[in-house]
Amino acid sequence: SQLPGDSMWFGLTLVSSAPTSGSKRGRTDVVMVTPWLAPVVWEGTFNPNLLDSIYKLKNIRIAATVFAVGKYTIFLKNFLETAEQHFFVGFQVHVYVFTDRPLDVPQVKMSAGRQLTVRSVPNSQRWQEISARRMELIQKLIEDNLHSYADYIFCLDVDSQFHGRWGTESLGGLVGVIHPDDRSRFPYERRPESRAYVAPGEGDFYYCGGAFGGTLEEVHLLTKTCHTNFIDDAKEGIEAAWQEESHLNRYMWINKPSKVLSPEYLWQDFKPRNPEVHLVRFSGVIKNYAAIRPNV
Ligand code: 5GW
Ligand code: MN
Repeated sequence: SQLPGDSMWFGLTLVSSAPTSGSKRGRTDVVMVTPWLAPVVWEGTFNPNLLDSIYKLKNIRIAATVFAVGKYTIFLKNFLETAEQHFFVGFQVHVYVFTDRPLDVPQVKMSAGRQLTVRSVPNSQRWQEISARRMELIQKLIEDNLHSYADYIFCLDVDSQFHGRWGTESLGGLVGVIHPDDRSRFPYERRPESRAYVAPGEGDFYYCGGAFGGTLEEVHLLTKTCHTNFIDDAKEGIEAAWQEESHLNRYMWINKPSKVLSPEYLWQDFKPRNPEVHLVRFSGVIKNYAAIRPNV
């Protein structure tokens, strides 16, 4: 079978006399590649149809995990419905919902090749524990023979919704999403006692705890490491500033992601769109903290 041609792109790359019209791609206003040569994915830097046709031949399967503990089940309907519209459309997708309220998981009609599995988890009054256990439960999910069912996995916050394509352009070994906040606000864990420690002046990007992914192997290693470090910190009476997000950031500082997704892949609905963000694909919804979070 033949892939859709994108010869103009190759022409422009290799032949200086190639015509300048056609499917020229690239951005000059944003960083498109990291110093360790990982692509940074922005709208306008890739050909979605070409990428899809490459991965279609590989018959890939995508797993997604989402946690909805306590009142956070209210976010599931919108999350799942918008995922149907935008998340790996046309591919095999298996969504795993982790919840303590399986009866509150809405019935969302899923297209052919897509399915949803509900996994029961215990409730926890301490929110830090809900956050901490995510890594452990994702690690266990992968160990429970997920290899028979998926090639890639994305781990996503439930208090969010899709607005635009999130597809094969996001695939990679280890994949992080750049946090939409200013670099100056990078809240890395700064106490050297913590296993999430990142020294002042260090850190490439501040990555979101609310979206990360990659191959099963890479995400297994990430979740296992972050969970172990969280537990070992706890034994010494220390909890990183942003719990699992701090450990994730330490992990990705040491283990550089092979693909970095721009803030298009986890914006915030309350935040005005920055000019470099041409398309918001996924974003955190505005939430009423008092109404949804357990009393602490
Ligand atoms: C509860 C209280 C404080 C913080 C988090 C929670 C909580 C999080 C919860 O009660 N139930 C739950 O399922 N979560 C999961 O953790 C959701 O998947 C949620 O999207 C994720 C991260 O928590 P968020 O979204 O409240 O954190 P931010 O930093 O996106 O606001
Ligand atoms: Mn969130």
